[in-house]
Amino acid sequence: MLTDPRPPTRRLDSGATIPRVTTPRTILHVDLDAFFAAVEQRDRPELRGKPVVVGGGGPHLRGVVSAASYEARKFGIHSAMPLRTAGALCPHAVFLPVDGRKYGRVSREVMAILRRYTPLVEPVSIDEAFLDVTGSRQLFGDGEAIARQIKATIREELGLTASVGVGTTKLVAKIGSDLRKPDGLVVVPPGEEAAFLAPLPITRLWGVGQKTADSLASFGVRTIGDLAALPGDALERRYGKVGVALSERSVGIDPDVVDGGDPAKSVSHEHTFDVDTSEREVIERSLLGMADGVAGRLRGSGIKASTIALKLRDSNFRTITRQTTLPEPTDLTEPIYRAATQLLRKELKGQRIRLVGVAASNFREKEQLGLFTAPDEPRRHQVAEAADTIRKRFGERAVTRARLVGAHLPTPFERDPMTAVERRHGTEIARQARDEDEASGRDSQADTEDVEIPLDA
Ligand code: TTP
Ligand code: MG
Ligand code: MG
Repeated sequence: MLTDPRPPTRRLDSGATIPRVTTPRTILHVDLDAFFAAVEQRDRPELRGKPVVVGGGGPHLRGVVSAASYEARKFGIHSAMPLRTAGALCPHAVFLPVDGRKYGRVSREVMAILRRYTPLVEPVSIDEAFLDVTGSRQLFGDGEAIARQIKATIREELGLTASVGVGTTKLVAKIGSDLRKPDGLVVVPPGEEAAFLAPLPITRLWGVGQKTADSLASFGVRTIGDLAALPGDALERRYGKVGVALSERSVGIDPDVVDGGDPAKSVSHEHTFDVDTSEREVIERSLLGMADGVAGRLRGSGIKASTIALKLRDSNFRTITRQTTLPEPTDLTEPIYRAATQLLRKELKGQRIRLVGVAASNFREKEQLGLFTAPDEPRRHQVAEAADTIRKRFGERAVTRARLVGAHLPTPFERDPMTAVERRHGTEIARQARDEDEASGRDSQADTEDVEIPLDA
């Protein structure tokens, strides 16, 4: 297991210290393969299997390569190379201009998929993010299982391939995702960080550019293992604080945590009907499925919510949300479903409904089940958690409520409540994509209201 680089938590009077005991974290780094070029190949099947270069306007114009498909890379083409050079290396490559809006939109779809597995998603560029899935293992399986699910979902839903690294630190995960591209999966189990890094060239290590690599070569350092073998104090004398950090990184220690930004303010699912409907039974059945999905995600994140909101959009695209506060915060299906149907009954007056959604917000950390919990609460929890376990092992549809059987409902579509890419890394591309979505005016007639409903809890 990795030792935590932070100082020990407690010093005894005797002067002895109690080491901080930490369980290893499970961190994923996900990076799409040849991102811009892969999106173009997806959308234009005639380009699949061909050298594709995305950048500027074409091979005879000024500008550099943004992305090169793996077929184009065989000719030596890579990002940041002048387009002229790329054109000379492979004249028959297909050269396409950058479609920033499109890539921004796909990026948001990727990030929304990642957030299904943990709220701790830290996007670091348009096509990559770190995830801390330590708290998600109970629900979705270990790091490798989650990585496989993410790769499969990105492939099935977006038609793209991603490479994933799994490790106990961001450093190891990031190096892992890059190692077997494209469509790679590299898992470094706890305790094997140093052995994994040792044979790799020193330039793979964060903070080691060509200058540092040249300087380290004078110490005989070529691989990360060579660096790890040097005494830490020698590195400190030569490079100061940087030397200490390099020494730690060389064995995989990296204290940097995954920064999930502001915690999600709500967990929500929504569903658009194939055909607009005014049938209460159909809408309520859909609400039950979504309440179940929201409750499962709350349990997966170890939180409870006390505000439940219902979203309705009718066939005239009029959108309303109504919300109510529960007497007790919950992470179970029933109270969420009950609150949502009560809100629904007040609003449903024969209009045809196009979209329905359920959101839970106003979170609290899950407290220990205590003296004041309702008597059947622990049992209901056991049932819910058993269902989570079965879903985890046999898939989302393995456990379902009697009322949903035969409903042929799609797995509730996960809404993207936060656009973390924009919020935290505000790229122009992401902003354009959002402006475009807003310009389509989808929520322009939204109407929101709090409703007091006495819940027969
Ligand atoms: P990368 O993830 O660095 O590269 P990639 O996805 O094209 O290829 P791979 O990850 O498989 O090695 O960058 C993501 C996108 O960012 C890339 O598709 C285009 C854009 N980009 C640029 O516009 N300029 C650049 O110099 C780089 C490196 C990337
Ligand atoms: Mg990439
Ligand atoms: Mg990238």
